[in-house]
Amino acid sequence: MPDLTAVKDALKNHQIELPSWAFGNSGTRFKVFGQPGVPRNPFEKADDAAQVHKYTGVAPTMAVHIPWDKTDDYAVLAAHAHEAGIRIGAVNSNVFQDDDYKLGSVCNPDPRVRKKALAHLLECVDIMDATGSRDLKLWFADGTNYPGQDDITARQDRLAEALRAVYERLGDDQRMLLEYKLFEPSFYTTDVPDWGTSLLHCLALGPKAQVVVDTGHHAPGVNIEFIVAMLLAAGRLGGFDFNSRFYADDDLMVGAADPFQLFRILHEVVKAGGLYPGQTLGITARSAAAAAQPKSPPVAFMLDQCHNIEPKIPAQIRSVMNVQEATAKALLIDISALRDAQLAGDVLAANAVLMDAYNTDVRPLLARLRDEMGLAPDPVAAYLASGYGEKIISERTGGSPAGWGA
Ligand code: LRH
Ligand code: MN
Repeated sequence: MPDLTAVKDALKNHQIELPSWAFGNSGTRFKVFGQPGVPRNPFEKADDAAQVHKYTGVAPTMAVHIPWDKTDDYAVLAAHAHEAGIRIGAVNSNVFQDDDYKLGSVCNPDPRVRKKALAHLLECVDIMDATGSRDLKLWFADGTNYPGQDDITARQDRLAEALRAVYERLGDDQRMLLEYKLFEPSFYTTDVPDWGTSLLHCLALGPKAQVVVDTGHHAPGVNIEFIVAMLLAAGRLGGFDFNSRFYADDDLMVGAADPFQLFRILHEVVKAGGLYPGQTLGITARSAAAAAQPKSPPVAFMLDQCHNIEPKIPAQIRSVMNVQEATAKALLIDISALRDAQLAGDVLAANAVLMDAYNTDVRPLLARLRDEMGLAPDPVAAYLASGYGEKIISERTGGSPAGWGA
C-alpha cells in the first residue's frame, strides 16, 4: 500500500480545468431547459467556476470557448478571473456554428470559407496572448454525410494546411491540442474521427501539437485507456475532455456512467507520470529504450460537460470529486505487487491488485485531504450551505442567460 501522505500530496497537485460552457444553459436538439441564476457573460461564468475551486481546492482554471465567451478585452476577463481566485485556461475555437461552415470549416472545398475559419483560429491565439493561456484546443465538426460528397484525402490536405498555419503562429510556451470525435454532427466521415488521425497530424506538425482524448468521442466498447497508454508512450497526450456517457457524446458528469473506466484511464496516467509535472509517486519504470522516448508533456485534465437538467455548480463540484476519487484509487495501486504478478504471469493476482485499489473507499482519505487544505470535507454540502446559489438567482435578473447559441 503506497504511503498515504504521498498520495495526498499527489492529489493536492492534481488540477482539473472547468469548461465555461458548463455553467451556461445547454440541452439537446429537442430542448434546452433554462435554469434560474445562469451566468449571462464570461465574467459571471468565472465567478461560478471560482466557487468550484473554493470548495474543492483543485480547479484553479476555467477554459473559455470563443465566441461563447466573446468580450471586448480578454485581459480584463483574465484579471477578473484572477480577482475571483482562478485563471483562464485553454482557449477553445468554434468553427462549427456559422452558416458558412455547412460543408466544413478548414476542410471546406471553398477557399473563402477556409480562409475565414483560419482567421478565427489565429484570433484564438491572439486571445491566448491576452489571457496568458498555454493551450489552444481545436475541435472540428468538419465531415461529410454521404459517400462521394467530397474527397477524403483532399479534405485532409486542407486540414493539414490550416493546422500548419496555426502551428507557425504559436508562441514558444503555447501548444495546440487537437481533439478527435467519431461522428456528429457529421454522419459519414468526420475529418478528425479518431486518435490515429489526430496523432498523425500532430506528428507532422511538431512537439507543440498534442492529442486531446474526449471520453465521449469513441465508438461503444473502445478501450480508451489503451489509447491513453499509447499517446502517453508517444509523448503526445496533451489532455482530456472528461465526461461520461451511456450511448454517444452524452456529456454527462465524468465518472457517473462508468467510474471503473475512469479509474483504468487514470491508472495509465499515474503509471506514466502524467498526473502533474514533477509527479514521482506511482510511476512504473519503462525499459531503458522506452525511457529514452520523449517525456510526457503536461496533461491537461479538462471537464467537457453539459448539465442539461441538474444544477450546474454542484454538478461541477461533484464531477471534480469523481475525478479525485478515481485518481486516489489509481494512486493506491500497489505497483510493485502489480508488476511482480504481471511478470509472473499470475493473471488473477494481477487483476486482484487493481481491484483492491478500485474497491477501496477513498472518501475518508479525501475528507482528511480537504481538512488539511482548510476545506470542508463535503464540498457539495458546503457550497449548498453557502447560499451562493440563491444569491445568483436573485441577482441575475435581466439580460440573457448564456448558452451554446446553437
Ligand atoms: C465537441 C466538444 C468539443 C467542444 C464542444 C463543447 O463535441 O466535445 O470539445 O468544443 O464539445
Ligand atoms: Mn470535448
